[in-house]
Amino acid sequence: MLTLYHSPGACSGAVHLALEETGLPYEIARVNLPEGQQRSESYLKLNPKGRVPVLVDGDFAITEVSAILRYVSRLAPQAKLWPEDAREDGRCAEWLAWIGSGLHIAYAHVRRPERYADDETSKAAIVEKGKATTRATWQQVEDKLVAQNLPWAAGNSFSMADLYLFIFWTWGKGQLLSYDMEKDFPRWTEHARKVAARAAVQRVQAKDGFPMPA
Ligand SMILES: N[C@@H](CCC(=O)N[C@@H](CS)C(=O)NCC(=O)O)C(=O)O
Repeated sequence: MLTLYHSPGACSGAVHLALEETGLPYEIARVNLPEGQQRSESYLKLNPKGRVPVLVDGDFAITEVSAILRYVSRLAPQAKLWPEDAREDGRCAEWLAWIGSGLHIAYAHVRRPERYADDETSKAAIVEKGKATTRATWQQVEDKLVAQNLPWAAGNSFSMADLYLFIFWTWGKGQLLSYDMEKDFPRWTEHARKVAARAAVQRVQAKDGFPMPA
């Protein structure tokens, strides 16, 4: 049995979607981020970084969304969530790297400025700059999807890149950013609609309650 340490609405949602897509048996261990459970002694033993997600597979625990997505794709090759074609494989890895190091970090400046400064004036400046950087990064996603002009993020086959990208679409739509995703990022929204139409995504949405494209 796989156990995913997850908080609905967090980046761990990408792993929740991936596990549901595979059909593998798994359970969710909810981590209450607002209450700081990720910094509790017991959780820090599991993940000293104090973050979700963690995936536990027997005596093996793994962190970092992009690494976990790759691991899950290897556990369930029949689900075909990691492209075989060399270019699509590379493109999938490119999206995962950029989402984790570009989109997520831009967003973190808005969501968690306390990581970057202590005093209130500096934190406010970081949020302001973070909002501009996040907006520009979201536009880069839109532009990349238009330029690629492919059925899915990595190419012709649906992959982990689509699931991870979808979580960031929901963050754009969410309360903190409140973007008009449908109007301002139409190609990304078209992509999100295709992801949202998948049965596995709808099953997870019923549990986690993230926003869906109109
Ligand atoms: N690089 C990590 C980032 C994980 C991360 O930042 N998770 C956030 C939720 S989206 C978290 O646990 N935040 C809790 C905190 O900062 O206290 C990954 O990709 O897995």
